[in-house]
Order: sequence, then structure tokens, then C-alpha cells
Amino acid sequence: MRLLHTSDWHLGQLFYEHERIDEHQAFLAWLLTQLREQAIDVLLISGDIYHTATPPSRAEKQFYQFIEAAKSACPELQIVVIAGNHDSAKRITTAESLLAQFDTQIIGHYQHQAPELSTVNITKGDEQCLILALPYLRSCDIPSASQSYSTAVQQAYTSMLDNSEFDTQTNVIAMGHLHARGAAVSEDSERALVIGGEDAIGADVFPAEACYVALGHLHKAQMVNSQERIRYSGTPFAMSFNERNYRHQCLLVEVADGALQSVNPLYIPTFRKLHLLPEGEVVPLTELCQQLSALPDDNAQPGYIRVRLSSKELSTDFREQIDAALAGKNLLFCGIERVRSQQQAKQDEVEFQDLSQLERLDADHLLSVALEEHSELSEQDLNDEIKTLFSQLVADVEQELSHED
Ligand SMILES: [Mn+2]
Repeated sequence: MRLLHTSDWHLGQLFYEHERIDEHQAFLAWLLTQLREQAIDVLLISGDIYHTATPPSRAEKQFYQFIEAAKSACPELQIVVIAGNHDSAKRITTAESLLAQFDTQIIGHYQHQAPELSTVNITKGDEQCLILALPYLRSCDIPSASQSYSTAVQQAYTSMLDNSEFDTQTNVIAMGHLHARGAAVSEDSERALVIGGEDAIGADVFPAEACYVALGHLHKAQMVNSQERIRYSGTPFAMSFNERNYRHQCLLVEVADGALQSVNPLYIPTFRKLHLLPEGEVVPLTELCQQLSALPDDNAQPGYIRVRLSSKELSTDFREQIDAALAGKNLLFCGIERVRSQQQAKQDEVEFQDLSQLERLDADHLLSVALEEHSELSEQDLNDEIKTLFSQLVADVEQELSHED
């Protein structure tokens, strides 16, 4: 069976006051093409469909129109959706029975008295799929106050398995929306989302019976503990400037006879590029304006621009100068970050700046830069293959290093 794993769409998100509905629409159109061309049997959406518990009606309309369009393009498609911490478990399930008519199962709330309500069985030919669709667990969903979050998650998966019929040939898939230990967190768009003060949970809570674990919540696509079967798909596009160098993707997962066959990223085109200038140390205003003027003119697709300016910069007309440098460019302005220079900064802030330089030395980003500079490597297919192999290599090295610790 061919599954497509995605999460954290955050429909309805405003980005520094800018509407993102066009970006979401472009992503959904791309996704629709993938569902058809890749002959997907099951689409898994691992939470945070919406950015807020009370999404704007245009965001809900976008979601329902997508479900309808996906089913008319791919009549055999099955869709399984879980609520994330940003979604309202109640609101997201109001159209539950209508969505069921479109082979779409939406699980808002895990009920420990009725674990079978969170499982979905899908049959295609001789292949059976059992999906343990565990939505984000809120503290009120945890049966006993003394139980830890990890234990509650583990018990939920165990209860769902205990209440299901399956054998070694069944493809058991676990879904979850949580922060798993051994995964990388994006600095600003997830920090506030880490489960209400709970520690990240260990990879051992996921059932051994699951040949694949489709996770949502963290915005960077990644494996957990370098396990091929436990994955975050990440967001379809950057939700903050810190995520501007992520390779946004959906995951194409093949399972057969109860075993994982392959996982491959499907890279999502960038609809709006994020520019943060200057990269690295702040520069004088005139130099910043030169960098802004050098940005490409009027692309068909607008981008976002955020600038960093030294707090020592005292010109009263800095905003006018920045606006003049950006004139005629199709860029949506995302504000000015006032940065204290190193001389002003205390020791801990100096260290923080060094860490921000480390982020820019992210291995995937360096590879992208190298590929861009070598035109003989610019074939997209080759790039994707190299990037996948390289990500695997980096994950292996990180695993080695963590064993040495
Ligand atoms: Mn989340």
C-alpha cells in the first residue's frame, strides 16, 4: 500500500499580518497532483490542520474543498486525520459524519474508555492496514493524574492494539501529534507548543507492531532516533524565519505484508521565499540597503523580507531608506529586528549569536549552497537523490556522536 504522510498545515496562519491562503492553495494543488500521480491509497494528516482552535471560515472552506477535490481526483483514496494541539478537538469533528462519506476519518479526541474509536481499518486487495490514530493528548485525556504523559501515550497505543484484530501480515501504522525525544526542535515556532511543560517522550512508547509511525508537531522533517520507521513529515512550508532553510516535504511510505518497504521524501516547491538580511553579523544601514537592492526584482511569486538592524543605528529615516531599497520588489515586509552588537552584548548574548551562526551551518543548507554553485549537479532528480543520501549520512553521524556522549 502507498501512503502519503503530511502534517502541520496550519491553515489560516497569518505570517506577520500577511495572509497565507495563496501559499496553502498552491501546496494543496501540488498535493492533489501527488496523490494522483503517485497513486496514493491512504493520506495521513498528523495534526495541526489549522493554526488556531477557531480558524477563519476561509481556512475551513479550504480544508473541505481539498477533501472533496482529492476524492473526485482519486476515488479510491482513504484519508485519516488526527487533531493537533492547535486544533479544537470538538470543532474539527463537527463534520465527522459528512467527511465519512468522503472516506475521510477525522479523530479529534482519544477516549480511553473506547480506544476502538481511534482505530481505522483499511483494506486494499489482499493488503490490510490498521491505523492507530492517536490525536494530541490533552491533560484532561489522561485517565489518572499520577500517570505520566509518556505512560498515557504508550497505554493508548497498547489499548488500541488490544481492541483490534490483526496478524503479522497487517500493516500497523501509528499516528501521533507529540514531541518525541531524539528529534530536533525549531527555535521559535514550536517552542511555545511543546506539550504543556511535559518532557519529550521516548521513542520506546511507539508500539513495536507498528511498521510506520507518522508524527506531527515538529516542523522539521526528520527521523526519531535515526529510526527509519518513526518520522516527522514537517510543515509544508516555513512557519517562521528559522525554518527558511528546511527542505519541506511530504513522505511517500510503502508498506506490504506487515512491513515497511520504503520511505521517500516528495519535496514541496517553495511558493514564497523567505529572506532574512543580513545573514550573520549586522551591517551598517547603507550596506544593508545595498543587499536589499540586490534582491531579485518582481518575481511572479512574492517573497517575505525581514531585516536585522543594529540597535546602534541612529538614523531617523532608516525605515524610509529600507523602503526605498525595496521599492519595486515583490516582497512582503515582515518587520525590522533591532540587534545589539557584540560590543554591547553581555557574554551570554555573544554565545547566543555564535549559536545562530551554527544554525546557518546546518548540513542540509550547506549542501544546497554547494549544489547551487555547481551547475553540473543542478539536475533536480540528482539533487534530490544526493540530498536524501546526505541526510541519511548526517543522521548516521549524529547517531554515532550521540553514542559517544
Ligand atoms: Mn503542533
